[in-house]
Amino acid sequence: MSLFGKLFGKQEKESLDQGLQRTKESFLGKLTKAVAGKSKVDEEVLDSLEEALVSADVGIDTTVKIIDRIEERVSKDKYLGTGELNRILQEEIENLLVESPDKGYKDFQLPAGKKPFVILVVGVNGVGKTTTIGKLAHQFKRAGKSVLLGAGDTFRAAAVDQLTIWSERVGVPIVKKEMGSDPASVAFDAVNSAVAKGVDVLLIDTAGRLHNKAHLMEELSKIKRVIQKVIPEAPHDVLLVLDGSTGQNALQQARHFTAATDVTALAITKLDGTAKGGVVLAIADQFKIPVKFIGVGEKMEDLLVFDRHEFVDSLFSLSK
Ligand SMILES: Nc1nc2c(ncn2[C@@H]2O[C@H](COP(=O)(O)OP(=O)(O)OP(=O)(O)O)[C@@H](O)[C@H]2O)c(=O)[nH]1
Ligand SMILES: [Mg+2]
Repeated sequence: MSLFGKLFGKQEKESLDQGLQRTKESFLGKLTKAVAGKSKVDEEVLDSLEEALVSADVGIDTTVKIIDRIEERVSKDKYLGTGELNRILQEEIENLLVESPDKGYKDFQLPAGKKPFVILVVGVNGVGKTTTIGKLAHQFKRAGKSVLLGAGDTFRAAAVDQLTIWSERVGVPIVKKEMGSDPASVAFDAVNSAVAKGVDVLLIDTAGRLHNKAHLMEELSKIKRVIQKVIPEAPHDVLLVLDGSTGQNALQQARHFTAATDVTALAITKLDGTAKGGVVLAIADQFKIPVKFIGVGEKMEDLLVFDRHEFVDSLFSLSK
């Protein structure tokens, strides 16, 4: 068993399989239809394959890349029974995805010498930022880390309340101020407190709903500047959260956001209950920024470290 096989436990594998259920059903259903009764990979098979990938929201660009690679391989191999197609497709998809260069989060461990490790969580409203912070807090705590939350979304009173509930549920402290306070000053206090307490990881929430996009980006820059007054190399990660159930819109959002601000990591949420999970492949293929986490439900445990092999493997495995 590979090292990662050990880290990626049975429980994680099960929640991944469950979370991707709808995408799998739709994708595998179409894939099976595409190759049914065929003894050779011809134009027709490739067309159907393309259709299956696009309808799982893998997106045109990534789909075309995959099909090209398969065409190349198939002509090289001359004859190819369709029974092998799944395996080749799986291999080519996996090879296409650049593995996240940062292994720091594997098993929710953090890079050494960066304490507190500061993660600034950004994204438009409703994508799952606050929930992802709650889940991350739980996972880091479970991995033996001390965690502090910073309630940087001061735009709505409910936002602070929501993060407070997560802090109680997980059992980690929170730094917060009343609604309408300057988010940068909350971030400043949170970083100072994290340093004073010697915590391992600080997770800072931000508002997704501001008056306009320029204002939102300005606010994020201000938060970053203030954090850097205390820890010059922080935030160690700016984690952009994307709602996977919006399919290609999530890709669009990632383009806009990464153009406007420095994003260093991606989290894709709400993969449960959608057939559009293929968007993870499109995002992982088209952004140099690594997909680090995926959200597969609303519960505390429903957050996984993204692993391309496990993801693709799950996508291709029939449910038991
Ligand atoms: N099914 C499912 N629901 C999720 C997931 N992640 C978040 N949600 C739900 O999505 C909704 C919005 O999540 P929030 O965490 O409040 O999103 P947010 O980005 O903080 O939103 P704002 O604070 O309004 O900007 C909530 O009802 C969450 O329970 C997920 O992975 N799966
Ligand atoms: Mg929120």
